[in-house]
Amino acid sequence: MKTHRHTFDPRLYLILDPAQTRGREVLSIAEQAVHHGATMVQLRWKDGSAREFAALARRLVDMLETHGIPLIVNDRIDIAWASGAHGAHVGQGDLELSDARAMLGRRAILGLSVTNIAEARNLPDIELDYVGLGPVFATSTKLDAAPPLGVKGFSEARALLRLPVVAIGGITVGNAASVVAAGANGIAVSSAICAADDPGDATRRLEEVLIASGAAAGTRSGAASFGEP
Ligand code: TZP
Ligand code: MG
Repeated sequence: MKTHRHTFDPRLYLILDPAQTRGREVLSIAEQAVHHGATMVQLRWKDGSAREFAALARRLVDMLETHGIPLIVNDRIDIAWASGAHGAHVGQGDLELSDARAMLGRRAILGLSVTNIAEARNLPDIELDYVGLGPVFATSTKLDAAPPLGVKGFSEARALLRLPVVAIGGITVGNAASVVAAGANGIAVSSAICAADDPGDATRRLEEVLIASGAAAGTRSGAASFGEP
């Protein structure tokens, strides 16, 4: 991991999933998204081998660092460490956050998935940087997704959380404003960018919604950044 604490801006969080890119080059999708407003990227690869996953993560770290954007690795703490990624995102069934923190160090960005009110109430008492709350809407990207919270359920669970929250699950240009109004600090989006005909344009349109709804100031290093420099 790097030697300084990473700041992060959760407003437009690309969940980069090779299963969603319709066979197109994953690095290129990430580049297009970053050029058009993505503020953070997570690599989520359920069926990549460990070696392929780490190699792709390393290439992404190199590319994203030229833009000052962090790479977060989904599920795999070993791959986050091996690739020099800026952090990891774990689900309720993955390694304990305390173990992830012990392995990655205090400077890593650590995120946790929260899928319901009970999980929101029982957040583990360790240093956690952000929560991915959802699915808010139905999604076919995550096969074992929990039932959708809906905007009302999202808003109720969000109110229990005292740290940055990104809304995830079925987020599109059509519904992004509703989750921001319900308290999201950002949106985490997979298929609406990865599977779009034009991933750059799809990102730009999401950014426009965020700007219009007050979540984004049109800058990638504005007041929505969290963490110590
Ligand atoms: N976790 C909860 S929903 C989801 C994940 C990884 C899938 C998000 O993908 P999409 O395509 O934006 O619904
Ligand atoms: Mg997981």
